[in-house]
Amino acid sequence: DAIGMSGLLVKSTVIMKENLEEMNSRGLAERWPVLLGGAALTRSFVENDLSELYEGEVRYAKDAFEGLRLMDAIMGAKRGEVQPVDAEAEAKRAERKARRERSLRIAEARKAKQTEEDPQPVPARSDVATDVAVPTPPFWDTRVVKGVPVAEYSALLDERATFLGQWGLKGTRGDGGPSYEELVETEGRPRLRYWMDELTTKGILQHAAVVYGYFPCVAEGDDLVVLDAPSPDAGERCRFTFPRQPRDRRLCLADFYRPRERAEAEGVVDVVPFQLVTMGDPIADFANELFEKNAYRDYLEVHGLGVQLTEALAEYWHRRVRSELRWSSGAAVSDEDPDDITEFFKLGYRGARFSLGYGACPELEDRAKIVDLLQPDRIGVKLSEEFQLHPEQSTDAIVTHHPQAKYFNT
Ligand code: B12
Repeated sequence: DAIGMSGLLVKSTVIMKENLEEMNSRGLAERWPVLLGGAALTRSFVENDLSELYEGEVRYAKDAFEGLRLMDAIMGAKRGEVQPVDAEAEAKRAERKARRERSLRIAEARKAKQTEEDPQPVPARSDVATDVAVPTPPFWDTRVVKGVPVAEYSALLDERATFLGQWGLKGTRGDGGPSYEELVETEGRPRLRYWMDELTTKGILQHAAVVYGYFPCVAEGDDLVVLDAPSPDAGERCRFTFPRQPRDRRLCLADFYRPRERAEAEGVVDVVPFQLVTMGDPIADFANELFEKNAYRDYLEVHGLGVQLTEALAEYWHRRVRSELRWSSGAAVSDEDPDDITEFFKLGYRGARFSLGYGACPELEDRAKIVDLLQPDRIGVKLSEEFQLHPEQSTDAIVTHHPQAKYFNT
């Protein structure tokens, strides 16, 4: 009746475009309306760019509920029912279109003005401090840790992201229905306790594993250079080139590591920790079993919980890394950690953890270098040709101890 495509990764939006072109060329567009959704898409991209390209109807769904409403409308139309015109939705669409056209015009005018005027000299690098002390790691190279205790990493579960983002617990405001806080007490926490018990009893959460390591490094312009040994004159092991913001602070991820000149002057290089965590296959297998049994609510909850536990494991290991990095006084980087866990999710600690594919370091291809450094096949994790880790509930990261490091887009 209709074709649905979901895009979690930016790469998948390119494939969607190709699919729509292919459907045009095979003359299928007339027959098949297309519904698109997923984190990598925006309404504007679908309603403007893709709908111009596709010869049939293509619509965006922000969530599963909008998807259902669209399907109802499509099926109604197929049955020959006259569809009531949703005047409000039509007006909103027209307004979005006008807004987009206006901002494109403004951007073009600004660009034209810029090329007319003398180009402003842009600073070569950001204002990020280069005189930051370097903590000492407990070892150079990598370690494998299998069977991380559930109680330890699950303590860093982001409840809000689980309940609101994954389980869709949305309270009502003002019209007498339960608030989000009430739903957390009556549904969220009881279901969470139930699943944690169930998954622990079944032994599903015992497969959490980590491979991590500390590597000597220096920054060279926009590059993070990983060295063979902790000395400024050591050979180069590999190099990551990160994009720099074209305006604003002109930040680049490489700015959060000690520049080569400074390392040479002081005779001390920086340290870059890399980490890769996985929940293993069992949680995804269990979620898929529930899906096969048509137990959708259970599936949604288990999948969502698995996803957030992966994040919790990454957060937990990052804390471990901070506790292992020591200053010459013997104090640990983690001594600056906030007491309140919710502050963790706002990066309230010293340093930051950057995952490839996010704004500051968008190149997924660079994951191959992390895999080369960490050898995650030792914990059963493989990188696919599309640069995705399998099992799916896995994530990798580049860590920096720099106190000014916060997330940014380029
Ligand atoms: C949780 C999460 C994870 C989890 C789990 C991912 C998973 N596969 O389930 C973990 C921690 C494992 C993870 C890892 C990674 N992630 Co991640 N992740 C997210 C996050 C925060 C939420 C995704 C999610 O579960 N949403 C909840 C679900 C229910 O919502 P949803 O997927 O959007 O789907 C709903 C709607 O969109 C809609 N919908 C979706 N599809 C369709 C289709 C149709 C037809 C319809 C009608 C509706 C519809 O309905 C759904 C239900 O309402 C997103 C950012 C975000 N805010 O979405 C990043 C995000 C997807 N991740 C991203 C990245 C980069 C990664 C990593 C590569 C990072 C890394 N270097 O390790 C890895 C890759 C994993 C791997 N195996 O290699 C990027 C991808 C962007 C890109 N560059 O392509 C995102 C977009 C973050 C970002 N802003 O950059 N990730």
